[in-house]
Amino acid sequence: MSTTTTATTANAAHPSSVSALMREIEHLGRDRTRGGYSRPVYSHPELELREWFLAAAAARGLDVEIDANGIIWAWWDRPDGNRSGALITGSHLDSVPGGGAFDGPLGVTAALAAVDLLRSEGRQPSVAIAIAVFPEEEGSRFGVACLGSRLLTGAIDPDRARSLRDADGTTFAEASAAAGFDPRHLGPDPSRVAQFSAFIELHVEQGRGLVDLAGPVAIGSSILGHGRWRVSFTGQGNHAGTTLMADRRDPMVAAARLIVGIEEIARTVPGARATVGRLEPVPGGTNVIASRVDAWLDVRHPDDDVTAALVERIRTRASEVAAQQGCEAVLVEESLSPTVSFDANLRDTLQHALPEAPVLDTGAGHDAGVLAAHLPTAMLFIRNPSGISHSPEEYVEDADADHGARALATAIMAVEAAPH
Ligand code: HGY
Ligand code: MN
Ligand code: MN
Repeated sequence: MSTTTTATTANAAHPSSVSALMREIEHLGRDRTRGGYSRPVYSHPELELREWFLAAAAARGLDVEIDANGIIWAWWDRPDGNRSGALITGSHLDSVPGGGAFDGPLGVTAALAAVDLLRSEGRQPSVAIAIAVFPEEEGSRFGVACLGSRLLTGAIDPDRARSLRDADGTTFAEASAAAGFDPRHLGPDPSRVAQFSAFIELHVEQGRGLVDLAGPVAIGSSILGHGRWRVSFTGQGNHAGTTLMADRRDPMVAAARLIVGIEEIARTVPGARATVGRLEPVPGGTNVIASRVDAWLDVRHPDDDVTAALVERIRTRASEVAAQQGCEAVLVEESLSPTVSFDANLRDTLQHALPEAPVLDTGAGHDAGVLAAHLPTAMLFIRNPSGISHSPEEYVEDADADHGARALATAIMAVEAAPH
């Protein structure tokens, strides 16, 4: 694929600002229908973003490799080339449908800018640094969040990953092969993970956590447990004009009643979040009573047991509303991530290095949450004045983005110097 975007020609004397790097990719993957950006994994725009990153890394003389899971690793090596104890940063480039510009790319561009900053100051960490780009963090195309980091760490069975299908029926194996990765090689890479000493992911803050506080940078404390379930209602497809109301078994009505019920149930559980953001009727005709309706449920809560209990209440409600319509309902788990607390020592090191940065938890999932089970992991959040994310309104001021790169550079030097 030809790179339509020229990467920065940054060098140690002229570090690139985050905003300049973000502007280089701002035209890739714009969604004219939804607004914002739609950059599904291995789609044309996301592949162009990957090409852009490869060029930006090469322009910095970083040694780039793409592993069997499609994860890109751009290495700032030590002079002796030793990569053991490497410090990893980076994030993802894929987006939700109609997503914001910053969710994912901010972490990737800030990592490039942080490397530029350290080099411009003549500083070389004592450990190798790698900027990682993880595929399918959003799970927007194949349904499982953080698919790349789950494959890397063995958190998903490779056969299950290979068989995941997108809305067009394309499997992840087929999409990986089309992107140049042999799907037979998807799977855990323990020796790679064992090389790493820590992972620090910088990410746009996706709520109001920093809007109401003073500074532009926060340190992450934990990630809310979260999961996704597909609820399939089946009824009788039929003609909208010839089918009397009394003769219907309409799964769309059952789905609608469940969605209202989910909102009512979730409001009874303090701290719970439950969302249906995606609804797919089959066949989806204006003058057709659907034969099936799939609804995707996203449930989150700090206590994983509460999440499980909430989902069971929703499962019961789905059966009830289906029976009222003479329909069937099946609820299937598609993705589940436990609540994760970041490494306390690493968090303390970051707090010592960035004393003005408050410590915040997040309700959004991240690859850092998956890697946290295998190595010390931390996150830095950058102020989003809108307090809105997974939406075109997500926003980061240029100055705050550059504060973020500076904070990441400071964090990298603090962590590499800290006793391990
Ligand atoms: O869904 C999430 O929390 C993340 O943005 N993938
Ligand atoms: Mn993200
Ligand atoms: Mn996201």
